[in-house]
Amino acid sequence: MDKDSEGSTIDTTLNFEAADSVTSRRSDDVRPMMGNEAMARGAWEAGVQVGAAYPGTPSTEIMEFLSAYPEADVRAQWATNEKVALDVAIGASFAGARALSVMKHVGLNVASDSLMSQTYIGVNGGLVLIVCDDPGIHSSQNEQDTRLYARLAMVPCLEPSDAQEALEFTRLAFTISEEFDTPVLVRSTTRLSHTRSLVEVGERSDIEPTGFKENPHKNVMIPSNARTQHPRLIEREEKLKTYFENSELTKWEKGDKDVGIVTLSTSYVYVKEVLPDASILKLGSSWPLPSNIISEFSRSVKRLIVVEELEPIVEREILSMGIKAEGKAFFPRVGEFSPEVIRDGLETAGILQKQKNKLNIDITPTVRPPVLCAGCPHTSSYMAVKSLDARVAGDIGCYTLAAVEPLQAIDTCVAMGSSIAVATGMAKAGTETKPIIATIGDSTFLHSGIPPLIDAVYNDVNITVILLDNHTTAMTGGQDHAATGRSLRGDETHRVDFEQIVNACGVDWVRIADSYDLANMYQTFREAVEFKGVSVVISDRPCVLDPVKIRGETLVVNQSNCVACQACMNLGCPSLVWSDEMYDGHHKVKIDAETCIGCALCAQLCCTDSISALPKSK
Ligand SMILES: Cc1ncc(C[n+]2csc(CCOP(=O)(O)OP(=O)(O)O)c2C)c(N)n1
Repeated sequence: MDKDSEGSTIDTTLNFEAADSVTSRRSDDVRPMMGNEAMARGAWEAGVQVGAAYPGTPSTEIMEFLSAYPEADVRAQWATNEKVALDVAIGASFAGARALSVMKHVGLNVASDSLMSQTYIGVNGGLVLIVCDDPGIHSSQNEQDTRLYARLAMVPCLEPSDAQEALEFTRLAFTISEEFDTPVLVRSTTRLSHTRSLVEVGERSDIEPTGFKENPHKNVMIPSNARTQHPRLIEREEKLKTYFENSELTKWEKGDKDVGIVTLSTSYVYVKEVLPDASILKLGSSWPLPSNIISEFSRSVKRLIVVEELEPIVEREILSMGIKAEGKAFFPRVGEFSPEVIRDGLETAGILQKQKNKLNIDITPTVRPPVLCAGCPHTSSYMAVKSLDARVAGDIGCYTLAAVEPLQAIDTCVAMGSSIAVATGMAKAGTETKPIIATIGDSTFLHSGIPPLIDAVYNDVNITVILLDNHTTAMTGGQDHAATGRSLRGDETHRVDFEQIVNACGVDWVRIADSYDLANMYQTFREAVEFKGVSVVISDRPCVLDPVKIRGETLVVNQSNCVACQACMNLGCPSLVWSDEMYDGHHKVKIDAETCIGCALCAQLCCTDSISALPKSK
């Protein structure tokens, strides 16, 4: 046991209590759990007292599961964005409580500023960040590898491979955080977060919050203090390395000596399936690496192969140790791994025989382009935007679907909250003859749309902002936010008012328009772009799925009246389908009664008034 420069105690010969052990389990209570549920459980068992998150697939359910535990145990909340979520957790850690912050990989870009300072400060109560990556880009704007952040911030990055480990690693992360005075990352991926398996659960540890510890030298990151903390980080990293050398997180499975596989996370499970007899060194943390055990392992086998999803982080680190290793020569650096990908890689490496009778089933699914839901209130906003022949900076949310056919109404989409500043930049460039419009959802506006709106006003640009207020965070499954008036636990709470915020940002022209009143939408949008300066239209209608599935009167097309002009088809509504009846060589349209929610947008577009409510059966 030794003392670091700032007085925190670091024990490099840790022998954690059984309660924090990753192998000795505590009960015969076994339940099927999704990885995300298991991580929430692990945090709860660790005695977490404060949790904060901003939703983002595949991480969203973690905070939802955590909020299902009693409030007396854990105060769980949605935050307005990931930096706020991390700062809330940091504040709780300062106050001596164990704290958790959860986000998807791109969320860490937003929160990284705080992480990069907090790593210098360290922790009081254990501070854990669960960050979920999305290899294969199932539902994200990129495929970044969070492990690079761990390296940058010099913090440990625990990588569970299944739901059981997801629970145990999360639980242990709090202990590591406190023992080494560091924030700890737990990295998940879509596959782990959303796969269910049996998990043995334990009890909650009763951890008494220690209270705030006054220590300005440690807690206040001004240059003079940061300068002394940086060397401490390097020292801490060495101690963590020693810990992972001896930790049960690092598992050496002895097997065939011809090939040794270094692997981690879900790749481990695939390797076990494809190459069950191999010698395996399974890493529990991708940073810092236990170099001694890796070199010992490498000497025990003839050939060393690194199997890791996304970036060759472990591989490069091993190569930099002067150890011969192969990896990305055989396994892709992009996309999600699967047992098939591992098998292919091992075949290319000559480790597995090429399968002669490989079952080659061509499963090319029918392409079904993603569409906005029937009755989605975003539809009319983009119809109105299209009528203006504008340059449109889009943002991230369900409404990004307006980029594809038939609406095709968005020219750019960068990252959450970017649209307004991108529109400002376009206006500043002075090259655009079309009106410039930014479209942004309600949750995204609160997340990171307010500073760019202030910026647009301050810098006096001529843009229109369409704030698509559907009263929820629809894209990630309908989470509440600061303007819904409900908390994560579903309790009533303060509700921020968009019109007031927009006014307070200095915008002189603000209108609220009913998204289901097409004529009014067209008119209001036109007036907005004619205004010189920053104008804002708040398109207002709740999402049709959340919080309750809206179901109005089903509509029907009077086939004898329909002249197949197909104007309604421009909505891209999935309830509008081709009829077998023809008019002048063109298909008429009919409405799928099962999915129509009766928004009546199509009826407003119909030039022959052929669409009306389905007569009620008596
Ligand atoms: C930095 C970041 N955090 C989280 C996400 C996940 N995400 C994508 S869109 C979105 C919010 C969408 O809500 P809103 O703006 O209200 O639009 P809606 O989907 O309701 O139309 C979220 C949380 C992300 N892509 N990037």
